[in-house]
Amino acid sequence: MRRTEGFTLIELVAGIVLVAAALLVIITFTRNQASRQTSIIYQIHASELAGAMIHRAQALRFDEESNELGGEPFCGDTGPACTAPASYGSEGSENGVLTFNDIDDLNEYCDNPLSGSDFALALGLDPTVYGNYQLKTCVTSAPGFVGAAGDDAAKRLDLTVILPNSQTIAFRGYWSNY
Ligand SMILES: [Ca+2]
Ligand SMILES: [Ca+2]
Repeated sequence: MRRTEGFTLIELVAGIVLVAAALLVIITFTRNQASRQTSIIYQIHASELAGAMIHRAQALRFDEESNELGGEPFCGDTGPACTAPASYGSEGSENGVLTFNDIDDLNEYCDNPLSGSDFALALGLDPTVYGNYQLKTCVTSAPGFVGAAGDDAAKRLDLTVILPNSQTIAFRGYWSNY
């Protein structure tokens, strides 16, 4: 008996397999595109937070004992002793990024990173946008940056922005004693 119309079972199964394979390709492509777009948004928000932190850090003096207006007397030289690396952190009533006045105060956020929402709130930004980001700031002595010896010559700030997907973006800056 000859077949005149319709599909055989084998043809149907082959068709279903082909459609399933095509759908899988489309779904995978769409998911990769969405993931890429999310990653770009994360990076934009991370750069906003990093930019704001670097902007604030640039306004900070070298050390708690530095001349508030810059210039002489330099701590550890003609002025009082600079803060020892073991004591890097905030002083006295300083409490939070807006109250910090010298670069090593930011070392407070080395072991306990600052949440993106807290930082956004301090800056008057929408905290919900940055809720799952963190800023880790570690300060170390870096005399080699200016070719000197001793701990009073320069400090290094390592800023790491931790994204909601746990990826990290790192920045580094140096402060010399002037
Ligand atoms: Ca301080
Ligand atoms: Ca300090």
